Amino acid sequence: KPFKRLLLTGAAGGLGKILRDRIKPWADVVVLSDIADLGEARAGEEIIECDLSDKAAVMKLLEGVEAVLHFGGISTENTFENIVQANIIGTANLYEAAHKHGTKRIIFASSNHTVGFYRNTDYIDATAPTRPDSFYGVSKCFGEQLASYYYDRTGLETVCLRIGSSFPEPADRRMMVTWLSYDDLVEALRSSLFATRVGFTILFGTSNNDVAWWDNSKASHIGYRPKDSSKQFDGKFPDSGVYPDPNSSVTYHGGAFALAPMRFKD
Ligand code: NAI
Ligand code: 15L
Repeated sequence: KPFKRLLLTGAAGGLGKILRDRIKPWADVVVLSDIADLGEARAGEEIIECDLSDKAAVMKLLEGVEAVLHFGGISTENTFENIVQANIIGTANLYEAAHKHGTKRIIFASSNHTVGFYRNTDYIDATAPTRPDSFYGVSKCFGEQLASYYYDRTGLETVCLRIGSSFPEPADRRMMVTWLSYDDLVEALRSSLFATRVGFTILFGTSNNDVAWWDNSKASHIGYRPKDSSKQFDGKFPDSGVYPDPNSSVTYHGGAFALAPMRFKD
């Protein structure tokens, strides 16, 4: 198999549960980590419970790890104080430990909320300045900048996968644009892990949907080719026919995140 030890953080989460079996062919041992319970380890798995904000625990977690799929952390808007611990300190601990242990590559589950304040009339590529729509989005921007710094300074490579909406089906009209099927998520991870050189790359994670807000031409070296399309759900979320659409969930790339109440602390 290509890797001896491949680490998946956030393994108990919605996407982690999907990936658990799908990434097995890529490593002799898949190290599954989360703060939440992961059940019993199955063949080819090792389970290490770890809070990403615990520097010493993360240092140990990365021992012998060749590559990381970093999915752990707070995955929607929350208080700034909580997000700092899990996403900012947590991601910094991960990068420092990966660097110290000679890890070669990290695939960082970044988010469309790094650019969530762009509007549905904007079509952007990876060179567009970030426009986070939430403290959550700011924390993903931090993760991306940290990845850039570690690459330039140490050579540790990262693909920042700015995931759109990865769920079994789109849940509203915005997600017809942002939807990333689970099969295409796995394909984005596979192509990011096995591309020869990635340096520091930003890859937008959507399926081959009819409407797109994000242009992946700056990531052509990754060779990501989505196969699914939200087209199969056509008709589920009819167009209002009103332009510009007053529904906030389609005004901004980040949908409702852009208008959620700001909470600095509990
Ligand atoms: P999720 O919330 O279901 O999973 C996140 C996991 O991280 C949870 O199991 C949680 O226990 C764990 N976690 C939280 N704080 C932690 C800490 N301090 N230490 C260790 N583990 C911690 O989220 P989901 O949907 O599975 O997303 C996974 C990743 O992908 C997240 O980083 C999220 O930001 C990112 N993402 C997901 C999208 C989606 O459409 N599902 C879209 C964009 C980004
Ligand atoms: C995200 O970043 C979240 O992790 C996920 O729960 C969804 O809200 C997704 O973005 C989205 O924008 O649909």
